[in-house]
Amino acid sequence: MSLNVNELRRLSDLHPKPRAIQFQYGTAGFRTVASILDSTLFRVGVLAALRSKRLDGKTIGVMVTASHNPEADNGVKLVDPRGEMLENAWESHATALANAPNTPALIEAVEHLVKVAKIDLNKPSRVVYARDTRPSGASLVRALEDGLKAIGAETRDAGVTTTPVLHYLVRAINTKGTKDEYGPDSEEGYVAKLTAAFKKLIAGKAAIPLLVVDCANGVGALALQKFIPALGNSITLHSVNDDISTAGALNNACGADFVKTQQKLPASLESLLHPGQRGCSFDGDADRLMYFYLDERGRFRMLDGDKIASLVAAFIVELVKSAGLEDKIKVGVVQTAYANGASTKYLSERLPVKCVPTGVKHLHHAAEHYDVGVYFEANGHGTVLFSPETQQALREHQPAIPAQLTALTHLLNLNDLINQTVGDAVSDMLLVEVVLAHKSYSGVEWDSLYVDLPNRLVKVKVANRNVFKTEDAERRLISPPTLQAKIDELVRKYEDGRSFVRPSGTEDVVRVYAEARAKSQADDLAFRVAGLVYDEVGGDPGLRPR
Ligand code: G16
Repeated sequence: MSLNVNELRRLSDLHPKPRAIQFQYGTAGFRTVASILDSTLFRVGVLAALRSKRLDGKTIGVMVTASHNPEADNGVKLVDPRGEMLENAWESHATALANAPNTPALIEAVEHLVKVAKIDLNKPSRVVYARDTRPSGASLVRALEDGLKAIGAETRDAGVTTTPVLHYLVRAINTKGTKDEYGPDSEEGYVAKLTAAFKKLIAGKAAIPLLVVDCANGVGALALQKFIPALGNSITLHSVNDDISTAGALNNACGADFVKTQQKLPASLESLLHPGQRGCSFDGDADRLMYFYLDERGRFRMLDGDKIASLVAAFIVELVKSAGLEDKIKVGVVQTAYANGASTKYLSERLPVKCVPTGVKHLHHAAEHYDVGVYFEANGHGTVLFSPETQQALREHQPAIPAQLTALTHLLNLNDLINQTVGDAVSDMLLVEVVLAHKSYSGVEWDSLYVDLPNRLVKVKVANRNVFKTEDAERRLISPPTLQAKIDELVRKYEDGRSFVRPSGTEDVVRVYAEARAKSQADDLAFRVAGLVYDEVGGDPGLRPR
């Protein structure tokens, strides 16, 4: 079989690339304003179909979402057969296809890809796709479908659903009928799998206090509607910010990214939380989770991805020990440069901890090197991976005493509760609730594992973020050449000061993170470093951070 060039040409002509725009497959795929993404979606369809052929017809996933970004943005990312992010080498193929200036150039790029990637066009092609609730999603999916059609892929439309459900489906479809079967290949099957594991894990524990869940007015609200009846009276979830039909509501003054960056409670939750009560926020596609509670004086306290990692890792270590498996199963943690210095200190005193660049793909990959790898970005994006050998060890272990059996059963149920393909706000929320129930912790006890160093994250809008290049897991800049020395000099003036600068992979900005002993110092350091960044690359003085 050869490429159906006529069909590719006909369909590509319906989706011309906007001129003078360069697309880049970044931290989470392609992401930008939705209005310029039509050609990119078409080409991602072509690429996904070819990737499936390259992998002998294994199902590839495509998720149309811009997650935490504004409603007017959209994006698309590819999911590899085990539910993980697209292999690195193919990111540049994606970028090359997206940037072919016109149909003839696209056909040439596709022919080149078929050759260099040694794609056998006779192989079958299977792709499953989904989208979040963004208004631009439906038409972008039509462009994607045209791309899939151009290569003749068999397709499955998973509809409007969360990013983690799409990742789950990809793995479930590809493992169906094998010894690694991941679960039923449907959203109902996913809900049933997680719910059953949760109920087993909390059996016999004290009733869980009501949990307020901020759905960011996104697709997480639809997921919760399915979970709430399935969970029955095992936990009471009060879903808020679940308006998916009002224009402009998505991620607006609510959701996980708002909570993390503003370090405050969304106003829409103010009347719902009373002192002592905890709540949590999802992001726009429900793959991130932030917790919080109000202390006895009604002050907002944030429990971010670092706090989740610390809570969960400690719990798993305890269970492994109680099950009598501490010699066989080692738990490790993966973080990024954004991890609060206090969390890194707390965790490193107990476990191996690795720091990698931002982006779930980097964390996921590093976590696979541990027997149990716990990874969370400070922004609440993360999960826990049980290696295949660990899963086998759990299945084969013969407990010597009843207490070992109990701990072993909990570990096996956690293996089912956790969506191990990617960060999953619902699965992570249920995981946190299990740990809190087992430890009899309220937000206060959880929060007191360690005290966060005050920190501040700011964005700087620059003409070209690509001039910023980093090393050492994004903790140091190598370009522009003299900027890092200036940052170092500034940081030395602050007690417990730390700061780094990196280009965002999802927004057209440069991010500046700073932490220090006191909040005012962290703020001051962040803004002064942002000023250095701004001065280095120049721009409108009116926009200089201050
Ligand atoms: C995506 C990535 C995350 C990353 C975040 C921000 O999250 O999946 O790993 O932390 O973007 O990335 P950056 O700082 O490069 O803009 P999401 O939830 O938006 O898909």
